[in-house]
Amino acid sequence: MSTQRTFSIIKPDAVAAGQAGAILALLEKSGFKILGLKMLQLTQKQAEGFYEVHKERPFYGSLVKFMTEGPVIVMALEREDAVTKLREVMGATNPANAAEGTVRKLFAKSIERNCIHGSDALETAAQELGYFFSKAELG
Ligand code: FUP
Repeated sequence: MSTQRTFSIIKPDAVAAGQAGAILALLEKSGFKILGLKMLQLTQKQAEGFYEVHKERPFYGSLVKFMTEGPVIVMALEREDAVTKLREVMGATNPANAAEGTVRKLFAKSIERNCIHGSDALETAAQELGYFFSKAELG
């Protein structure tokens, strides 16, 4: 196993609910180093582009609306086996199925309003990191 970088978003529901600090603390406690972090308000275009892979899915419009409803925190994270480990700490997409102690079990309200995004593969992580961070920002 080697050190990897992955990409994560604390979504608008969690930022609005004042859960960002607790989620960051949980990520740090889980061994992630925060390499980069910024709060921003996604434009409709940015959210549509980010979730382009889901364009044909019935929830796409609603998901884009949710992701633009308030500020998000985008993060570059590093640790050993980061992609898989982040997915474990996040929990299942639907919080009803998420394991105890995961971010989604602790904080998420529904399959759409599920608090956190994490890249699903190493290639996706590189692409998503590049969507929000420049090379100079991450080194
Ligand atoms: P995940 O990788 O766990 O974030 O889940 P997916 O890539 O399958 O889905 C991306 C986002 O689409 C989810 F975080 C929430 C949203 N979604 C819905 O709103 N409804 C669904 O039925 C499935 C996903």
